[in-house]
Amino acid sequence: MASLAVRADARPGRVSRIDRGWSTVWFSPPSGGTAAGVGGDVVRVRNIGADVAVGDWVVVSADGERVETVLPRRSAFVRRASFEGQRAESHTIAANIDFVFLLHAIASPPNQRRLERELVLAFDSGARPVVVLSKRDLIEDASEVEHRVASLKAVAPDVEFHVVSSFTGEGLDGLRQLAAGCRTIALLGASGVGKSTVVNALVGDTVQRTEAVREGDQRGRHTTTATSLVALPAEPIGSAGWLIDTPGVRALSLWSSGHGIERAFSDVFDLMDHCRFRDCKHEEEPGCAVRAAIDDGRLDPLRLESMKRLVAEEAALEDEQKARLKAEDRRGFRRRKT
Ligand SMILES: Nc1nc2c(ncn2[C@@H]2O[C@H](COP(=O)(O)OP(=O)(O)O)[C@@H](O)[C@H]2O)c(=O)[nH]1
Ligand SMILES: [Mg+2]
Ligand SMILES: [Zn+2]
Repeated sequence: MASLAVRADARPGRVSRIDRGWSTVWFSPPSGGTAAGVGGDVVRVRNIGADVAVGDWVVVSADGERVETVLPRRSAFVRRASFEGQRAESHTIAANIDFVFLLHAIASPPNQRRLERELVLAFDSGARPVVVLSKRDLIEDASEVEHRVASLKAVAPDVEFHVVSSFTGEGLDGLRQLAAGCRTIALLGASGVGKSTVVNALVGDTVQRTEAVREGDQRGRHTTTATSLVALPAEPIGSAGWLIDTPGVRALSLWSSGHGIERAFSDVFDLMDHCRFRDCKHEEEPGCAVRAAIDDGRLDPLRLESMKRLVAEEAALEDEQKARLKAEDRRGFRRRKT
């Protein structure tokens, strides 16, 4: 790892929000909630050239004007930001996270393919994905809830599920426990699924604005416009930790090509290990363990197809990134390691 030039008197702070080139940095988090204004242990500084994301630990320059150093990230949720022209650009939504909560309202769950894509991105972040199904109070029938959870669990091996209601409090303790020990949790999901309401419920106070969803389609209205870091109080169960509330993100396109696909499709990879040929394409080859699993109903062929699509998307992205680096080299840019 590159050595960091950090002043001896440097005191790292954590970026709690970013507004057009400015970072709000906390040096000691309030005991619960968001930073109220600026002063005391909160400063607003310019980013100038620093690639900062909410959740980053940073060192502020001695004059207190700007972000001097961004400390190495141990994880980050990154998605592809732009599709314009040939440019492949990334957007880091949250840094230094332990868990990614993928939120969906239980009354309008994602289809299996959507959840698979989200899990790949979440695993790629280096954090642990957790599926949170919200608004449990809106479905009366317990067997209906079970049925929905089971259908999603089928495409999420080894992933923890929580069914919660911020209104009744059901399931929230399970989420609090995950934050215990000063963990950082990023909440992701479409606008209106109840992310900010979960944050408020966990903090025990209204720290994030929420807004009623539209009657017709249950879509939210993007009340949360900026990603922000919220501190959890140490009470009631010693759960002090950090939450990162995000605005609804509609398109989740792959960015990195880490181990996300292998982790999200661990069941398929386990099967692949048992194919007779190492270069098996799982089509017509004899001794294909994947085909055998499909034939006797242990593996849904749609899941295999979905995985192949994601692998292809990742390969295309890698080509694009390589082409971009080459173009940058030609223009004399040096690649910055991120
Ligand atoms: N019935 C019910 N409604 C909820 C629950 N959580 C949130 N909501 C409502 O869903 C709407 C959107 O919530 P919000 O937290 O702003 O969603 P966000 O866009 O994901 O942050 C608001 O009207 C909330 O009151 C819940 O547990 N049960
Ligand atoms: Mg919100
Ligand atoms: Zn095979």
